[in-house]
Amino acid sequence: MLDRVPVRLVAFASGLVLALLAGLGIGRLAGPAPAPPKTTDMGAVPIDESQPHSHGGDATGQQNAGEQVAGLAVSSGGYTLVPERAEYPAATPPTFRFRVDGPDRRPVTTFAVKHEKLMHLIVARRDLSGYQHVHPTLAPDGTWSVDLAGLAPGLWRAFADFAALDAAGTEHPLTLGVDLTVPGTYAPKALPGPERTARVGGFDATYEGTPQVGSTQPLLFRVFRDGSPVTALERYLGAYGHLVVLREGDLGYVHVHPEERLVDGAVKFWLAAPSPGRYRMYLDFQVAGQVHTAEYTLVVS
Ligand SMILES: [Cu+2]
Repeated sequence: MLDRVPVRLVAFASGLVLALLAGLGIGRLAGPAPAPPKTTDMGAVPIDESQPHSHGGDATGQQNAGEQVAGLAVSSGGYTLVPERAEYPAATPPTFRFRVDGPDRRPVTTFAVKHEKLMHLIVARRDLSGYQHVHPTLAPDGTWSVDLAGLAPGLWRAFADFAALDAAGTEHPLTLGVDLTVPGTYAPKALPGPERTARVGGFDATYEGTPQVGSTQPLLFRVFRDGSPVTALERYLGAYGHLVVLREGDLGYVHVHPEERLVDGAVKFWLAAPSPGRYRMYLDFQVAGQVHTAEYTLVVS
C-alpha cells in the first residue's frame, strides 16, 4: 500500500495523519515567528522547505491573515481534481484513483516533489473522523492511485496537495478537494472535546499554544511514553512533524510544517487560525521508523 504501512495500522485505528489550522499564510504571517518563510507556497518561487511554512490557498496567491484555508474547491487556477469515481462501497478498502487536469484539459503528468513526495492525499469524513494521509503513485498517463483503508458510510472529503509543473517548469502549488460518497447508514461521530493530550500507539502527544485569528502563534508538540519525554523523534518526510488542520463545517484545509530543529525537544509550528470555530488537528510524528498520528480538537474563539 503506502509508504508508511507500519504506521498506518496504528494510525487508522485512531484516525490518521495530522493537519493543522495554521494555514498557508499563517505560518508566514507577520508576527513573532523568528524564521518566517521567505516566499509563498502559492507563487512560482520555490519555498525553502527547511523553513516553517504551510500549504493551502488557491491559485490567486491571495492570502489574508487568518483566511488561509485551502481545499474548498475542486478546481482552481485552471487545475481540476477529477476522481475516477465519486462513490465507494463501505468497509471494503478501496483503491482511490484520480487525475489532475490542467488548463489544457488534459491530465497533468509532471509534478514537483514537495516534502519528499509528488502528491499528498488527505482523506477525512465530513465529521472529521477517519483521517488518512497517504501518497499516491503516478502512472505515465497522469492517473494517480492509492489504496485507502476502509471507509465508513457517509460523505468524505479527499484533498490533493501538490505542485503541478507546467511546460515552462513553473510550479503551481495547490490543494484541491472533492467529496466522495460512501452509501450506507451514516452514524456521525461527535467531535471529541478539546484535550491537549492525544494518546496514539502507546505515546502521549501533548501540545502547548493557542492559535488565534489573525495572529501567528507558536504551537509546540511533545511526545511522551510512560510519562517520559521521547527524545528519539525521527524525521518523517523531511520534518519532525507534519500538521494538518481541518475546519469543522466546511473542512477548510491547512497543512503546516515545523521549524527545522526541535525546540527543547518539542516540534514547533507557527500558525494562525483562519477563523473562529472548531477544528481537528492531526499531527504526524515518527518514532522507531513508525509514523503515528495524534489528533486534537481545537476550539478558536
Ligand atoms: Cu504527505
